[in-house]
Amino acid sequence: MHFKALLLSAPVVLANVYTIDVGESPLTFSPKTISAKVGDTVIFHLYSSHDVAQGSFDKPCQPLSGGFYSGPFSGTDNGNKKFVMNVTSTDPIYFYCAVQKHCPNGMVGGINIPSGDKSIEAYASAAKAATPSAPASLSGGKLETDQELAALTASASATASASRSASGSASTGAASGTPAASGSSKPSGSATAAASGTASAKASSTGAADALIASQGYGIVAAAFGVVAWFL
Ligand SMILES: [Cu+2]
Repeated sequence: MHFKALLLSAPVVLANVYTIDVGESPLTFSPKTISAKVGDTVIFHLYSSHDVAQGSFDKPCQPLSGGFYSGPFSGTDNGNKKFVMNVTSTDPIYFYCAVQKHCPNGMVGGINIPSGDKSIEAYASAAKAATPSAPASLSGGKLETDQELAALTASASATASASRSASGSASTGAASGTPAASGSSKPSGSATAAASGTASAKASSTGAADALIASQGYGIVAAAFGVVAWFL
């Protein structure tokens, strides 16, 4: 099962970068909610004079201990610096504007928010009666200029392609170290490549994974036989 763990840990999806406008149209986050994966980046673009703080469903308009906070709008060089945070969990994240009564007046949003009784509408509804408070200082992210963000986006792409190469090599490594390939049917193109050790990072990792799964449980002799049979 060792190589199965390798397959499961191979990252095959790209990191996404989301931008949420904070108060561009008054008392709203836009978009109000997003779905994001671990590894994704969220950029909050603050407009005068709003901010964003992570809260919790149970205590609307109150800071979550250990949560993120952009700091006040005054720290953003008139909105030129954006607050950037990384998604490190797929648990629901509720956030709100901590300025004055913006939160009770509906300025809330979230990431990976469920439907039902903990929906963003339910959070907004509970917030109406809440007494808002703001965190003490910036936490859980950082303020970046557009120039710094451009570098971040470029490095996100670089990381993504590095991940793709890494998963390609991981699959290849698993294939050559593991009894593999089917003796009962013709190996697919990917299986042939993997068994003969010539799979490159260009091979689709999904294809390689499929081939490995399809060939699980057979001996390397069978792999050799399969390769020979393929050429006959
Ligand atoms: Cu606000």
